[in-house]
Amino acid sequence: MPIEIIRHDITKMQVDAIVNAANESLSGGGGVDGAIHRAAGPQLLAECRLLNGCRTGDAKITSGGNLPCRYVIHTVGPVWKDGLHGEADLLKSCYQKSLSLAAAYGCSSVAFPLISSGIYGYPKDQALRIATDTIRDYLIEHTDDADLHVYIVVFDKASFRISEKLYTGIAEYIDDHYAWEHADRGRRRIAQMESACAIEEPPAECMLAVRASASLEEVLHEMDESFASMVMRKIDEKGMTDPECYKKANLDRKLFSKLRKDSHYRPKKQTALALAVALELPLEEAKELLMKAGYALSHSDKGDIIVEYFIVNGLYDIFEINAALYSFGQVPLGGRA
Ligand code: AR6
Repeated sequence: MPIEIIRHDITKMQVDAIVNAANESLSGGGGVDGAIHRAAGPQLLAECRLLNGCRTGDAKITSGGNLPCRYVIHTVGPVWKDGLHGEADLLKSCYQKSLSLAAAYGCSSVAFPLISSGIYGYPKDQALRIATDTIRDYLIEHTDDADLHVYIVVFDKASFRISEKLYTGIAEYIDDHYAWEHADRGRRRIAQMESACAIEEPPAECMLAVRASASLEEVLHEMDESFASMVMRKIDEKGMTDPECYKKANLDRKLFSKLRKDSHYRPKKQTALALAVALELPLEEAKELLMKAGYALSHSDKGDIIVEYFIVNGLYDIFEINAALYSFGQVPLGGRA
C-alpha cells in the first residue's frame, strides 16, 4: 500500500526517512521529538543547530544519526487553538514540505507521526484526516513519486480516531448486521434453520431470467468475464486512467500492472475490495466483482460490514474507510506487490 497506517514506535522504523514533530527552535523537546533525539544521539542536535530553526509549516532535513533511517525530516506543526487560526493549512504544509524534501533526497519510504496531535493539541481525528488527505493528494499530483511508500505511524490506540458521528454510524450498522452472529446458541440455530430455508441470492438461472432485457450473448460474456477484465471494463466505462484507479485504491503500481498483464490474476480480498471502492461500485456490483475473485462480503466479518457501510452510504474514500477499519481493529484495504 502506498499509504499505510501502522502502530509502532517511529524511532524503530526501517525507512529512508522519518519525520519529526519538532518546534521552531529545532533544539529538541518532549513527545516524539524527544524520543527521536534520544535514539539518534547528540549528532542530531549538532546538525539541527546549523539549520537556523524552522518556521511553522516548513520542513528541514538532517541525517538520521544512530537511527535505522537515513534521514530525519524536521517539521513544525501548528499549535491547536480553535481551528480558526489557519491550523489546517499549516498542518497540510508540514506534510507537503516533508514529502517534497523526501522526494528531493531520493527517499522511497518515509514515516510520519501524527504531527501536532500530542503536545500541540490538534484533535487526533482531524489530524489523521489531514494527514491521509494531504499525503494522498500529494501522491496523486506527483506521479514521479508514485513508488514512494508512506507510513503514518501512530503510537497509541487513541490515535486511530475517526469522528464521533462516523464511529456511531458504523457501530450501529455493525450492531444491526452482526448482532445475530453473537446471539446465544439457540437463536443462532434458529437463524441458521431460517437461512437454510430462504434463498438469499437467486441462482444463476434466475438471474438470466431477470435480466431478460440483456441479450443472452451479453449475459454469458459477463459471466465469463474474469476479475481483472471486469476491473478494466469498469475503468474504461468510468473514463478513469490506470493511475487514478490504483491510487484511489491505495494499491501500488506494480501490483496493478500484474492485474493489467494477467487477466486471470487472483487478488487478495483486501485488494479486490479496494478496487471495488476505487471504482465506486454500488453494492451489487461490488459483490459481483468480489465473486469473480472468489470472495463474498460476509456479515460475520466486522471488516466486511464496515466496508459495506461505506458502499451503501456512497462513501468511497479509501483512506476514510481505512481509518474506520483501524478504529475497529480491522485489516485495512489496499495492497502492494
Ligand atoms: N512514535 C510514534 N509516535 C509518537 C511517538 C513515537 N515514539 N512518541 C509520541 N508519538 P508530539 P506535537 C505521537 O507531542 O503535538 C515537542 O516537545 C504522539 O502520541 O510529539 O507536534 C516538540 O519539541 C502524538 O500523536 O508532537 C514540540 O515542542 C504525535 O506523536 C511539540 O512537542 C505527536 O505528538 C510538538 O508537539
